[in-house]
This record gives sequence, structure tokens and C-alpha cells, in this order.
Amino acid sequence: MTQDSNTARAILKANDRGGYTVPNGRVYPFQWNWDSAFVALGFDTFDRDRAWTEIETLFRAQWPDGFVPHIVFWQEDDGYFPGPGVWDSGRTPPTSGITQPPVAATVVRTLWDSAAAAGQSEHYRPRAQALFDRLLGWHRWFAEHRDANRSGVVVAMHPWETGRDNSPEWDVPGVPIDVSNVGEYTRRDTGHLDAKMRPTKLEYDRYLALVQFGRAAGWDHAAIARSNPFRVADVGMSMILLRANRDLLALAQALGRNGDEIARWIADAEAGIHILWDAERRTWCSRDLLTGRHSGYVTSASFLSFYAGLRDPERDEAMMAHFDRIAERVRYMVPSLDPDDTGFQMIRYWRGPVWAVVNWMIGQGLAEAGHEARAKRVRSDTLALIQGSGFYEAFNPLDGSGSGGDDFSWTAAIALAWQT
Ligand code: 9YW
Repeated sequence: MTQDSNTARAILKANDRGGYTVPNGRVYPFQWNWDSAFVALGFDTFDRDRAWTEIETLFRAQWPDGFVPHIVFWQEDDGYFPGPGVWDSGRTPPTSGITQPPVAATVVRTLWDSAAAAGQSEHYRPRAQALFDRLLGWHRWFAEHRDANRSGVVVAMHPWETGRDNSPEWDVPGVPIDVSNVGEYTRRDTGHLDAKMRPTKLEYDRYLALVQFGRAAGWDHAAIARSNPFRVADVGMSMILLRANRDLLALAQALGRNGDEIARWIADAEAGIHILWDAERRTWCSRDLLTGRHSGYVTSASFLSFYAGLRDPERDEAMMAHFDRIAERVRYMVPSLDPDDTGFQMIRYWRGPVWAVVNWMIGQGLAEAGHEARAKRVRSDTLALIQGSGFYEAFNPLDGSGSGGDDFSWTAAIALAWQT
């Protein structure tokens, strides 16, 4: 075991709050949805039981309609804003009212396969069966509330929901959000981190206006889907859900469960996801459903088409050309925004920095599609960033310096998952 693996384990243990892991104790002191999924991949390399518990704890906060929140507030902590009182979901445990990218099914499949390889499938089968039901419920919630027209994509109701909150993809769709009644509030993020890394006040006003809108609707997701001022088909979540449904179907088969409904969701996505292809910019990107406009941005999420299992020679060629062009421009792949874009910023959230978790998905997808050299570059750049700077939340793609919080759980988890 390398020194880095030792440190990575120590970070996960230090951020463990008993059954769930905080992304970073100071900046993000609660349980975050997709963070926990990635964290389980890390635990699985040295403590299998704890890996399963991470996901089970997340699903203990699932609502009866299948929804799984993006934050679970297991304990009070005023280090982060907005806290449970602002969300006011009326749930126990208190939660936010939006979700996050559904990577959990893919992770549970990985945990299951790893348990099976260790000859422990019988031991983990009951837990896998229980989680399967939970995952199926969540994916059904996506089909009902984030894609009511069966167009095969995921419609995000909030930038925080996409996990890529400050991406320029949300700039134009965010314009119609009325921020005039947001009122006064005190941010906590800029108390912990350099404001140059963080979203601007205008962006925060928009985030809060959307929270207030959802809260006024009593977090009735059907009502929100009909009238929310922000409705964007997110390329990241759409690709991730398609992949997650493929993994859920594989789990259904392994566990002897009926997968017909899942197969229908996959078919819907395969038929509909092309609406996220911008033929003019020749990239996968998000699309504002209120105006029909593509964002036109090449982001790290654009490269998730391989991870989603989409195979289209022409589009794959175009994406690989983007990859190779960007790879010439940065030292470390994969920046969250195309460095040739005028909006590129080296350290501001989702406008340039590299995230290890996104790299893990991109690298996985490229390898599966047979693009081995590019997959290797993504993996070795990720490990070099961590070796050079430590376990930061994100990294500057040009000089490799850390961005966001340090001792970050999901970065530690990816180091473990990729080293072992
Ligand atoms: C925020 C916890 C979360 C991630 C998101 C990331 C950031 C929270 O941190 O959002 O308030 O800025 O953008 O993907 O889940 O790590």
C-alpha cells in the first residue's frame, strides 16, 4: 500500500460521522448524495461492510415517493448555508428538496461485483435486494418527476441538483429567475474558501430563489416540474442516469428481479438523448427546455457519453477531437470547461477545475469504449494531481494546484478506487 493510500484511508476515517461521511468537515458538514456514492467506492477497497453502510444511510433519508435528497442533515451544523431551516422540507431526518446525479446504482453494482469476486455474494445478497428496491424507487421518481414526457433525459430543477452548480451551462437559463425577493442572507462558503473559487452573489441569489420557489410549493415535485423557472435537460445527469439504469438492470438480473421497467427507461434514453447533441458546436451539452436552446459548451460532462454506453462513430469522433484539442492545452485532464472558451477560469467551481470523480466516470467510459490511451491519460493525470497537491476538492488544470476544500472525501475515494 502506498503512502497516498494510507492518507486516503485516514481522510475517509476522519470524515466518517458514523454511518455516513461528510465531503469535508468544515465546508460541507452534512451527507451529500453523490459524494456518498463515490465515497463507498473508496471504502470498498478496505472496509466492505462500511461501503454498503454509506449507501444504506443515504437511502434511510429517501422519501416515500422514491425521491433521494441531495443533502441529508443528520446533525445541526451552522458551517454551511443554506441549512435545514431554509430548505424546510418537513422531513425526518431534515433534507434538502432537490436531488443529485444518480451514481448510486452504478456504485452498488460495483460493490456487489466486488463482494461476489470475494466469494461473499450470499452474505451481501439481502442487503443488495433491499438496496435494489430503494434504487428502483429513486429511478422511478426520476422517470415520473424529472422526465414526465418520456423524452429520455433528466430535467434539472436547480443548478445544485446537477452537482455542477456553477457551470456556465446554467448562466443563460438562469436569467429569467426572479431574484428580487430573495432578501438578505449570509453565505458561509466564502468564509471558508477564497471567493474567487466560488459562485458569485448573482448565482447564489438564483440558487436561493429556486429554493424559495420549491419551498413555497411544499416540495411537491410534480408541481415544481410544471412551473419551475429553471428547467434544463442536464447532460451530466442524463448520461449518469442512463449508465445507472444499465447497471440497475444488471443487478436485477443478478438478483433474479424483474427488469422490464428498467429496460424501458434505457430504451427511452437511447431514443431521446440525442436532443442533447448540439450539431452546430458538435458536442454533447445541456439544453434549456424553456427556450429549446443548447448551452453549446464543451464541459467535462460532455465526455460522459462513453460512460453512458452511447456508441455513435461520428459523435464519438467529434468528442475525441475535443478531447485531443483540450489535452494539448492543459497539463491535467479533464477541465470542467473547455480552456478555449472565453469563460474558462482556472479555479472557479465548474468553470475550469478538474474533479477526480468526473474523471473517474470519464476514464471508465473511455476504457470501456476501447479508447485506452485517453482513458490512461485521465487516470494518470488524476493520480498525479493528488500526488502533487494532496486530496483537494478540485484542481487547477494548468498548474495542478488545489481548489476548494482540502482532505476531501471523494477525492480520497477515487484515489483508492483507482490505485487498487
Ligand atoms: C456547494 C459536496 C458538494 C458536491 C457538489 C459541489 C459542491 C455544494 O460540493 O456543491 O454548496 O457548493 O459542486 O457537486 O456534491 O462535495
